[in-house]
Amino acid sequence: MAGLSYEPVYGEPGDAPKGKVPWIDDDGHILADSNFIIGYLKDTYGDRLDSRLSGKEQALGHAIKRMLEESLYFVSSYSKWVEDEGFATYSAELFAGMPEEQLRYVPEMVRKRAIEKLSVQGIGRHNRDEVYEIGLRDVASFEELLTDANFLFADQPTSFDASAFGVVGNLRDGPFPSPVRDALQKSPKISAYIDRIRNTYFGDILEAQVCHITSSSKRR
Ligand SMILES: N[C@@H](CCC(=O)N[C@@H](CS)C(=O)NCC(=O)O)C(=O)O
Repeated sequence: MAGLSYEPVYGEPGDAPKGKVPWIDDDGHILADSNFIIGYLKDTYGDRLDSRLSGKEQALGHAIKRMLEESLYFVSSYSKWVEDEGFATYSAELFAGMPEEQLRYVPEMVRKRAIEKLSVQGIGRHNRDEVYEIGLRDVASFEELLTDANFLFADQPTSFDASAFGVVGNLRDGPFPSPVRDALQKSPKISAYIDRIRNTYFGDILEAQVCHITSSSKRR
């Protein structure tokens, strides 16, 4: 999107500097967290995407990003850790190849810890209807903010489109069913937006990746 060359590499959160994906290795400069990565790339290679935005647009982009990353993302986490169907799908992928003996207790132990984290974060304290009410409001607001233009701020993409795509693209195309995923799939406006970004900029990452929790990331 910014015209910088890169090689996508699949990584395990357990190997990441902060125990979460994504992180980058830019010629030996290792940096974690998409927000710090974007800041670093802007500082190092110039702000190729957002410099044309007004202060108000930058602020709106920031608010959209926070809504998606700090609210909707956790609703999607609920769908994969708390919901039985989501967890069954997730654990089949996550614990594939684990010895039978460990399979008897490890998945439930990991699930319990993840649910505790969701409670600490806050989303895990609500009942199912409330969780999806929160998510559906985020989706409705996001849809409202999309105009007839190709991207959030007219016809040129910004870093805020990259961030939004990371959350809504994975949620719509991921394997975890929920009313929020249904709402994203049913919205022609959001679907066209996701497809446009995926096809134009992320053709090299065709499938939504299931994020793996390794033993080292579990300890964090
Ligand atoms: N604020 C971070 C959030 C990253 C994040 O939540 N990554 C998840 C992707 S599934 C992860 O690695 N989770 C592993 C874990 O929580 O142990 C960013 O934008 O980079």
